[in-house]
Amino acid sequence: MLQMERTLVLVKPDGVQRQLTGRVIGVFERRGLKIVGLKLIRITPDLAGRHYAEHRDKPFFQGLVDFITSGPVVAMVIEGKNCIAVVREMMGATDPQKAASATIRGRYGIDIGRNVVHSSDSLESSNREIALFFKQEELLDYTLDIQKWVYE
Ligand code: IDP
Ligand code: MG
Repeated sequence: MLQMERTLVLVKPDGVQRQLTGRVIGVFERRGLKIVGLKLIRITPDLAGRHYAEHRDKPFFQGLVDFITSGPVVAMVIEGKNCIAVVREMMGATDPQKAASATIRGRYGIDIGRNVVHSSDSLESSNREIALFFKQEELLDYTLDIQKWVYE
């Protein structure tokens, strides 16, 4: 049995406004990862504060909350083998100018406060963040028929 993980990915307001949603989703789809939850939402200040609770005392916190609540985001839960680390790697470093150029942030971002995407950084974070954004019944269990071509 494959050891599957789930991770929360957000296309942040800059990514949605720049109409990068389809490209971002496509990057994960082409890697063979499975989308098990997906929606367009407007993050409330309360949800933003809880999602970014670890940054509450940082100087950039208020700007981060203002930004993440400034327009729609696309929230998704992605499932795959070791996918928390795999998706972090695909997303690239927090500062897009330090991100490898083949990553999402390296391809599409310039400024740290406009870095297009979010993904969970650990199993603990992914469990916490998925529960913040999705109800259990919004996450679908289904078979993706390509899986036998992705996993040995
Ligand atoms: P991550 O998104 O790569 O996990 P975190 O350190 O968790 O990075 O920071 C959360 C978000 O806060 C980042 O994606 C970025 O948009 C923003 N951020 C982090 N550090 C700074 C900073 O020094 N200035 C402005 N914004 C920052
Ligand atoms: Mg983080």
